[in-house]
Amino acid sequence: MNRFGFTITAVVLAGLLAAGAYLFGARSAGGVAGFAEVARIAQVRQLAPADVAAAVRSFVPPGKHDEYYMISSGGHGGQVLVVGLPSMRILKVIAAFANEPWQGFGYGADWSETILDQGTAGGNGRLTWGDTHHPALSETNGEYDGRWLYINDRAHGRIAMIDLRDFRVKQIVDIPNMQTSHGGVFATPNTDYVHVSSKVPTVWGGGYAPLDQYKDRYRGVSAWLAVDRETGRIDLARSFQIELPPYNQDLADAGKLASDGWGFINSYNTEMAIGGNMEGRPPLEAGASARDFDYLHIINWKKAEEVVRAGKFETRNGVRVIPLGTAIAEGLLYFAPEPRSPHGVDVAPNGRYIVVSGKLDPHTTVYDIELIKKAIAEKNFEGTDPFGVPILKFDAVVAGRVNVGNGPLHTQFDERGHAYTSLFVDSAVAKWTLGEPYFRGEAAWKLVDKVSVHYNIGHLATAEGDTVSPDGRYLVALNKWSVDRYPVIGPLHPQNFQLIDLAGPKMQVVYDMPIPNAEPHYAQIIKADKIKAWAVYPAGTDLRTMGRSPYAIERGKERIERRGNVVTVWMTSARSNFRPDTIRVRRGDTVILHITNTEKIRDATHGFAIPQYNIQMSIDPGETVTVRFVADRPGAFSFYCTEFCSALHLEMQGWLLVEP
Ligand code: CUK
Ligand code: CUA
Repeated sequence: MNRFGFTITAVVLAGLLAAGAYLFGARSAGGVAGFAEVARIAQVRQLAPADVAAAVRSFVPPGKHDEYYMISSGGHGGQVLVVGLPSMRILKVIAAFANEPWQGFGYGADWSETILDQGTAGGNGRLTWGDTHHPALSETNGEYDGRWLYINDRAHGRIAMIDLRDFRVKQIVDIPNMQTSHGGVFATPNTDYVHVSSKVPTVWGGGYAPLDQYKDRYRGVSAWLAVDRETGRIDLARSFQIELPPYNQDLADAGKLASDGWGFINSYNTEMAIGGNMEGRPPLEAGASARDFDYLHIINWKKAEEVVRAGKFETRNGVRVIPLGTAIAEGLLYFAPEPRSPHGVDVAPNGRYIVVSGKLDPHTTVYDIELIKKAIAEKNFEGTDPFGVPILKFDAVVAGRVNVGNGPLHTQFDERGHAYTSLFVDSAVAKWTLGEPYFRGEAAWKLVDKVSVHYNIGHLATAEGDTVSPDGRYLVALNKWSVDRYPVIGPLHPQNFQLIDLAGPKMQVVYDMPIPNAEPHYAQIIKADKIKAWAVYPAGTDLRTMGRSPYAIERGKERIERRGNVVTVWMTSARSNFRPDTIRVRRGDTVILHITNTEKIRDATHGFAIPQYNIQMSIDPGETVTVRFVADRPGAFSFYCTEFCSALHLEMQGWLLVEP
């Protein structure tokens, strides 16, 4: 903008701001003069009025807290991100499936070692990474309750549980009969279950089967993982699975209110293409898009629960599985045709509408649970799939179709009956209206607004946008590419989150946030006051149980005991020393350190690191942690605290002496 044009803009801006100040009676302490100062800064920084308005919309003053937490997947970094909204400030990176030294996850701390080991089935060594895709906050009556968070590992059939009292992972479950996962994670409205389904069909029963036996020997699976309402932990013994045909089951969502008791899973590759582009077969992307329709899987999980209770299951790899034939015979599994290569499925706040988007179809297709129930009752089928699953007639179950644009993927909702759908190909977000009871007649099923994002949006999230009562207000676009939005930092560009303000009739992009690690997929946005996190652990807390550790001690009770070749150390850490600070062992001894951080004030975390031993722990105030290792390397090792915890932090060190 040239200087002249810019000055005009600044003058207009100053006028607008002054008028605003007058209207709001901002006369004292800054008042009109203050707003003139804002206009002056805007001019110096060459900001247009729209920029200033955008900045004000997302700005949270220093020392003030955000209204929302956004919990985002961290993608193939295996972590979970916690972001404050609307400021878009990163608050935490939670280690979930991948080792993280600075959080003491996977570097000796017993709680982390146990979780990583228990989260790995089979005997090929511990899994140390994952690809987090879909977080699910626990719910009570269809509302986020701020207690727990679940997230799946796309690379493996695994799920992690994070306790929102301390934002640390407490459990990883390697789900039997599932190699890779995608559908869900969703929580049922009261978190009786969290659901995950397979992404790619697996050899049923495990082991190997050639690809030409794909149809017979490979299967998908829908896993209903029972949650202990006291601890949030998953209990495989009370869980069950449903065998599915070997399609690629994709995204999934839980029914609520009108559709409570039901679950929905998209699928693609119902063609059962297996690739082989160098073996004379069509490449998978062509083979899997040959037909015009795939199948929305409609599961009556309350009925499935009864079927399991009646003993109509088989046990496979330690979990109860309803065979496909039983699921069909008992009437708990139906299909509805869904247009080509669907991706997202999202249930509207009242539970009545189920929104499906097909990547190759510019429409969102909206199913109505009342119509689905009616079609099932009337057996209004158009046939069955090759496995005998009844297919509901498309026209009988669809309530509306909306032409939203190219490459629709995922949908979220606001409090007024609007749906927001991400458009991957168009790099845009479409806002459209649902049908009754939200909008009637001409006003229903209508595209009402569209905003460009940058670029290639995947998921999107609105505030509490997948609950029974969304807040709307903010929308975050989780973009896959950032192209020219940031300075070049080498060929791998950051991912890009964009904050969109939903307050006015037009959606407005107000903030860009680079994500520097891995590719997030889904995110959920929860009202901050629902989270009741602990600022300090009660004295001697074991992170696994969140209760008192049997190894916790008070200051003054430190000691070292030797039994045979096992040396056990009860240690405390507090500013600014470890007690004891000298540990003498012999080469080959097993060393067990129980370390209690006896601090009682916020943020007084101490680290504990031993060079050459790959041991690094982060011990928060009140935490007790245990590390075991064999002192197989002789030498004098200076252990130290890795957190700059006090003026005498550098002195917070000691010796591990391993005599040869
Ligand atoms: S999937 Cu990533 S953009 Cu795994 Cu949720 Cu749609
Ligand atoms: Cu404790 Cu540095």
